[in-house]
Amino acid sequence: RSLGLATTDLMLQAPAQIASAIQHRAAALGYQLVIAMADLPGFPSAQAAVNDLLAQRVDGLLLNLPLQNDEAQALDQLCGQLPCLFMDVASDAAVNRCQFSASQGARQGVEHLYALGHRQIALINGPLTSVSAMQRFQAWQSVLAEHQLAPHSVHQGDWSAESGYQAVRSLLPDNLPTALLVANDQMALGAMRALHQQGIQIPQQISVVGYDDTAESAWYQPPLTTIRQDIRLLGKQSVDGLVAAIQSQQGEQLAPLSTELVVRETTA
Ligand code: IPT
Repeated sequence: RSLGLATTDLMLQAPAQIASAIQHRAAALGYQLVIAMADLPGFPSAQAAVNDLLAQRVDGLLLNLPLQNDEAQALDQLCGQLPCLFMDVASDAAVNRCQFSASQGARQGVEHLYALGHRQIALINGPLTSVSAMQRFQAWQSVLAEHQLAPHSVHQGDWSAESGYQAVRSLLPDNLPTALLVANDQMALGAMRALHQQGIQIPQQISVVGYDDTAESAWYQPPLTTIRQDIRLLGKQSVDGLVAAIQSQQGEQLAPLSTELVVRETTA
């Protein structure tokens, strides 16, 4: 018996750690895991990964790939009767999903900074092609708006540490925000390096909030305050949901998973 995982680039920390968690749970339930990585963003690469897995006759499919609703539905149809669970789609996509609540996570970051007194908050986004990045961005903006705030500035990253570094390099020294909300921990790592290089102290001069709580985030200097997506739990829920769908031959509609604010030493 085997499960397929079609995943986005495993060079990224969160998807790599998610794949590990999925593998653990699949093995515990007696399933082999077959992984196909989409090496480029965009539909053709996603479709190729799914076709690879179908050719290997897996019993069910997990898709940790950013997909627009029509793309997700097209892949769902491509799989026919084979149970599929999508992990990076909008909450109104008409497919089975297993994912964290982006609106909850984004709210936790903004409310934490607001409660500390921050009003000049810059945003570092994930890529425009990512559904979850756009959900986090929209939710940040709407929670800021609830407090009559607009972002200090908006920066476009691509999930990589380097893009977080470049975002901070683009800030003007005489117009710094008091806090950064970063769409993932990997970009926060690069952002913190750029701040450090410029002699800007964290958290005395600027606070930083990440997103994910990957395994390394507690080991940043200083240890990163972030929004925790419990990756082990995601692995368990997604595999359990998929296996239930395989056994019942019915779609499983899973409730969104909760995120949690983890306060460490990059916010004050
Ligand atoms: C999402 C991560 O939060 C982000 O850091 C990035 O790695 C992205 O994946 C890559 O697609 S988590 C995903 C389940 C939406």
